[in-house]
Amino acid sequence: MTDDALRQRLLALRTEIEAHNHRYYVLDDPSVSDAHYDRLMADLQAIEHDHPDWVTPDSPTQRVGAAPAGHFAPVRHAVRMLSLGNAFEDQDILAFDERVTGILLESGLLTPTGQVDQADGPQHELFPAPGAGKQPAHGVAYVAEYKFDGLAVSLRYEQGRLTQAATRGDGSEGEDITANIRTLRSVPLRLHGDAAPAVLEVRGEVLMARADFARLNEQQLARREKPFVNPRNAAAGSLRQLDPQVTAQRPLRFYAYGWGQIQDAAGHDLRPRATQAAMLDWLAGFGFAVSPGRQHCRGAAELLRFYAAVGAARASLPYDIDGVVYKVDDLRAQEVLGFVARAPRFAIAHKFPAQEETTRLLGIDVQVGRTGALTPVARLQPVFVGGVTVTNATLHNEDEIHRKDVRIGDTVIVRRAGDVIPEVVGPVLELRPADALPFDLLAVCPVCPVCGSAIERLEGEAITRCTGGLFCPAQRKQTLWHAASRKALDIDGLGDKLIEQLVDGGRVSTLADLYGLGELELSTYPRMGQKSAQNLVQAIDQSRRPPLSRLLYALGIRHVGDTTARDVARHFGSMQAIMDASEDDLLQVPDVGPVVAASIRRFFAEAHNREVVAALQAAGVEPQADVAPAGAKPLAGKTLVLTGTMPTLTRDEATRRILAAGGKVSGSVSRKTAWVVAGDEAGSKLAKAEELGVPVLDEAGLLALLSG
Ligand code: 5U1
Repeated sequence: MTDDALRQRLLALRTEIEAHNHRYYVLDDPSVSDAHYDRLMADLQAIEHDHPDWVTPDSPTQRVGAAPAGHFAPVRHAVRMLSLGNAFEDQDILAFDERVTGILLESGLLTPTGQVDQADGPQHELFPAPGAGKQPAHGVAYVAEYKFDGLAVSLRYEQGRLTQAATRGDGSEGEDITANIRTLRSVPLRLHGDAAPAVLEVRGEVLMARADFARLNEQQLARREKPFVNPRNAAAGSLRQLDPQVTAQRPLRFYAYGWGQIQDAAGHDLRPRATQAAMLDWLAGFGFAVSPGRQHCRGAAELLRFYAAVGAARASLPYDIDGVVYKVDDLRAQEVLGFVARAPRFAIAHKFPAQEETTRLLGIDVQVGRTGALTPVARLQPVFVGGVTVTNATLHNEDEIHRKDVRIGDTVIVRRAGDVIPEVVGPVLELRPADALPFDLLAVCPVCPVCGSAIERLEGEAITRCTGGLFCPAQRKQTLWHAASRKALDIDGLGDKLIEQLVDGGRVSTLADLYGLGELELSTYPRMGQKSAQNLVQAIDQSRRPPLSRLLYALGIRHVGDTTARDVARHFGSMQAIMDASEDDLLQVPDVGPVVAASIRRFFAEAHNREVVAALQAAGVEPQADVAPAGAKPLAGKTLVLTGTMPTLTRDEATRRILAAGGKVSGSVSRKTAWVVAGDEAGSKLAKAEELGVPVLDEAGLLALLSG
């Protein structure tokens, strides 16, 4: 090849590689395999190796170019990096909208009838006019966006090339993180297209997606390094690496939501588009990922609707957001509104209730669970988080406490997202007092704290357990509570307080004892009126003919969830047959492996467990064979695997419908799986399906199958 041709090839390779980076990291829509991408990169490296004078800083091979730095140099922002005013209440948003409307009316940019003042010749509508086939005006036009929980950065491009990247710092001066930012493949080293202004500063957020964060933490643990407490800390830690090689290994993304200086070649400031939304589209044209989930809203009511909708969808987004941002769309109006202190008056952040807060860890109590697991529970200085006041949070197990290095007396980060149990994420090490006390389970609980039985920790298990079994009142209570739950015997009205009183008073020891409870007796318990007692006795009575699978599940055998219970019940058909089954017999049940088989065997080898079953029989509890419902069975003989969140069906509902259609639901993908049904944030099961060539369906596909 001639040098000219080789040079053409080099330029073509760079363009092609950057296009693949854009598809993969910005559009989330890769079009070639990793192997193909690697081959292009190797070809480019080979040419640059033979022609070192052809290497330029914007070559995709030069993303990780710089040597480790000694420090981050200060950078003065050409245009201040602003922060946003925060609002938490709807009232604050109504006041914001009123303020904006008032100022814009006063400025003459809006007229009281809601029409744009045409004198300035606007290209768009700020406050749409009624009539002419349009809806009547509802208010000022805003753009609403997600507020990412990441780190604000500013990227400076000169003549289309990335020349500097800086943190926000105090808004006037940040730190130079160019070498690290260059390693992010969602950041173009050279602006796409040929319409780039002489100077362009793009502002936005660097963040780590939740799935990437989970994978990174798995790697940290595998390397015996400390995991990060949350995606934001992981992103911050990754950007503050002095060695860009380390940052290059971290899965960071950049989303643009604003801009700083924009100038033409003569040094004149430019305003290339007239609205916020059009500016973001303009930035997207240069190769940036821009704020997804953007929406035009008119007036405060629509802003609040957006807030509610995003709040409801928040948990299923691939990344953390801590609120939404509202910006007046029209840039002239933004200018008129101006700034107060460091925040613009044209925008506001509407924050969600914090899902994470810090508080003091006052002590660690130990609770005993249904299977005897000793669970350390954090006793906290009360803190308002995720919309409720939290005083206790789970610490999972002793290993977890040591792994997170949580000590009594620490200031800790507490997380409560949605309905999940609050958990201690980790300590704030900078605030650790000198007398913070490490936790030692054996010192606190040499025996079971409830029944005094010996405790044991089996080889390879993270959990220490009480060996007391149903002798232990804590295990008894939890077992009863489990047995009464919806998926088990569904005994309405048997709450944890009543169970506590029944067990502590020695009235109920096992599930069978429930069937001896009478109305009169129950009505003597606190907060049990005659009507509640009557309803409870009726609910207990109604549970006397449960499907066998539910009774099996109600017994609370370790590793036997409701799906396994159903498989086992269908296979054996009677409780006696299950109790008599050997491990080998149990292994004949599809999806039952050695752990489950051994657990069922162990359970029925215990005389007291067989006695409970006999007592249930004596009390008139007669399990019914599980029969698949009559009618069409379009999924007969098929095993499906569910992963991710479906738009409308819950996991339970999808499972119920598949079973009703004669199919089975398994927890793991194998070559025998007929279909994998994948919703949002599908995980490794989807990858496994793709690897094994198992067909993948979405919810609509599943519904089509179900309807035959
Ligand atoms: N989505 C979004 N986040 N965010 C943060 N937009 C946005 N705009 C900001 C900030 C600090 O500031 C500009 C309004 C100046």
